[in-house]
Amino acid sequence: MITLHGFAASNYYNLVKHVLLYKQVPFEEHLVYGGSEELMALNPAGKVPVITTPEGHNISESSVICDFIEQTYPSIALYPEDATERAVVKQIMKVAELYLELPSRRFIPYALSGTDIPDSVKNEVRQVLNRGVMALRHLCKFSPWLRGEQFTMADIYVYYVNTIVNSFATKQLDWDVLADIPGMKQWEEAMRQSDITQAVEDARQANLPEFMQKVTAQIQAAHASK
Ligand SMILES: N[C@@H](CCC(=O)N[C@@H](CS)C(=O)NCC(=O)O)C(=O)O
Repeated sequence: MITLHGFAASNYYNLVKHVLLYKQVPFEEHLVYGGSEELMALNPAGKVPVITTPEGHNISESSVICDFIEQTYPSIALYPEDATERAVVKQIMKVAELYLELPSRRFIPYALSGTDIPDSVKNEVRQVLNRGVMALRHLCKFSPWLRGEQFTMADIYVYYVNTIVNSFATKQLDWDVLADIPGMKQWEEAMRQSDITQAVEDARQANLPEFMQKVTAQIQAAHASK
């Protein structure tokens, strides 16, 4: 059986969990946090999620894990058969990660430590987000799913990217970034209705207090060592 390592407050962890649940792949969860030796032994980059395959191999990087799961468990397909269409699905995932997720994440350290964000950082992030918005406006159909009739890996991936955009970029920039992509808000609402999304969200809420305790302890330790 696959073991999914990480913590439920992580959107990257949750997107992989959503994929496993959607594809009805049996798995067990193993709680491990960033900054622990246990995680470093599983993934020397110190990031979650990691999966351990039934054969005992550790694989990390969420998009790589998504590909591995699809190839190993091909029933209930999440990538289109057509090569060009499959490339577009992967393009959407890549664009969402590079131009929406990663710039939005620049604000997390400021939000957690309660420090002001320099205007230069805000301007830089705004520009990168704008690339993401322009690209997704062009690539997403929302009819009803991102690429049309077939529900794909991109639907799951973008949903969890959006949680970071909504929690950090929208607040800090006072710009409802995703509202600038026509159809995105209605699609998000449809995604939110699924039983899987709700189960993943319940687990996230349950993990948040412990996760925040860990983060606060790490921030205090960093201050104390200065
Ligand atoms: N590129 C990685 C990013 C994963 C990532 O940033 N995970 C965060 C949690 S959401 C993490 O492990 N943070 C712990 C740390 O940085 O110490 C992926 O796609 O899996």
